Amino acid sequence: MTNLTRRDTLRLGAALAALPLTATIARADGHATAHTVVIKDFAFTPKNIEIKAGDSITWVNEDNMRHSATDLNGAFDTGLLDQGQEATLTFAGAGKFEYRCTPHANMRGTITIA
Ligand SMILES: [Cu+2]
Repeated sequence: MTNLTRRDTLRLGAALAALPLTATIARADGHATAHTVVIKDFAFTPKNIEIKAGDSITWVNEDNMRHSATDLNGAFDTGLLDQGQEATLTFAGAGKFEYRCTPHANMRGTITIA
């Protein structure tokens, strides 16, 4: 149901290399949109996000400590992301997910897929 890729964006080259991948995801389904959730100051922004089936979400950790985006029911897990790291998941089907950060239980977010 989900595809996970991890990329290190600390290096400019890696960030530039990521662009074609995002474009490829968008082309795979003419309607797919690439969304971004920023992790900063112990929070996911946006906290609640609505997307369409086939869209992807990239979590980017801008804090100087490790965070994750981990589904409460085990459907997905980005694993711990260092500062500057990001992880992209593509969501194939409709539904709603509630997730948290593994080390910080009060960091919460939801994904609603139409
Ligand atoms: Cu955290």
